[in-house]
Amino acid sequence: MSTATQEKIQFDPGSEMHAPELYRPVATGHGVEHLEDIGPAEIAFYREHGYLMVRQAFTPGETADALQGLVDLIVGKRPDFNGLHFEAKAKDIIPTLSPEQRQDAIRKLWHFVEFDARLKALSHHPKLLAVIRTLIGDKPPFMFQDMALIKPPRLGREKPWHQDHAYFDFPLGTPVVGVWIALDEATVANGCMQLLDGGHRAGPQIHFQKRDWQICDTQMLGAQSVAAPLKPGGLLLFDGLMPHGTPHNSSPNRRRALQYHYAPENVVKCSTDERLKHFGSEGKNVTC
Ligand SMILES: O=C(O)CCC(=O)C(=O)O
Repeated sequence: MSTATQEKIQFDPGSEMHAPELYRPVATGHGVEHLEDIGPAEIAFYREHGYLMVRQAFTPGETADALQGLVDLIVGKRPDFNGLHFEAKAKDIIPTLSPEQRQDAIRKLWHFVEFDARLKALSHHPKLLAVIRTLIGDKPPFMFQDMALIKPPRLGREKPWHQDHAYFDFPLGTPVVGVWIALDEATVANGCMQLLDGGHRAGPQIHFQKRDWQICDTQMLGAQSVAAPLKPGGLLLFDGLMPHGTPHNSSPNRRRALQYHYAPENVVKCSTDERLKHFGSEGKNVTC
C-alpha cells in the first residue's frame, strides 16, 4: 500500500472490554422469513416492539455479491475509497498485512455505496424500499447513512448500548429506520444485535461518552433484551429510538454486517444543540 493510500486510512482507538452481564438476552427476537411476508400485522408488531427480523431477506447470490463488494473495498481494490477505519492496534503493521489479515484488522467502513454497485444494490433493493416506505409513513425513503461494523474472530469489539437517533441531527419524531444486514451468520457468541424490546417507546435516552457515545451501563445491566441472530442474507429492521448494542465477538468466526439508515426524503435537519438537548448529558446534573 502506498503512503498516500495509508494517509486516507482512519483508526479507531479501541476500548476496554464490557461487563458480560450487559448482554444476556432472555429471548430470540420475532421475525418473518421474507420481505414479502410483511403485512399489516408485522407493521403493527414493528410499531409496538420497535423491531422486526426478516430471516431470508436477500438471496444467497445477492448476499455473496455484497460480501464480495465489502471484501474488495477492505483489501484495497478501490484505491479512491477512503471510508476504512482500522483498529488503532494495527496502525504500524497495515502495510505488512496480507489481504486475509487485513480483513481482521478492520473495525468499520462507511460511505461505501457509491464505490460498489453490489452494496448499493442491497441498499436500494426495491422490496426493501417498499417496506421502509410503509414504516416511515408512506413517504419516499432517503438512505442517509451506510456503514458496516466488522467483528473479527475473538477480537471484534463491542458496540455499546445506544439509540441511533442520538447520532443523527434530525428532529425528534422523524421516523428513522435502521436496517442491519448479516453477511456472515450472526450469533450471540460472535456479536449479533441485541435489542430492548419496546424500548423505543420510552423516547430519547441520555448518552454519555464512555467506551463510546452510549447509554450508561448501569441503566442496561439486567435489561430484558432480545437477541437477533441471523443467517447471511437475513436482516433486522429497527426504530431509530430502539436501544441496541452488540457484544464482543468471543467466537472463532467472523461477523460482518451492513447497516443502512433511512428517513423520509423531505426530512429537514435540526442543529446538533437541538439533538443534544434530548440525548446529551450536559446541563442535566446526571452522571454515569
Ligand atoms: O454492527 C454492529 O455491531 C452494531 C452496529 C450499530 O449498532 C451501530 O453502529 O449503530
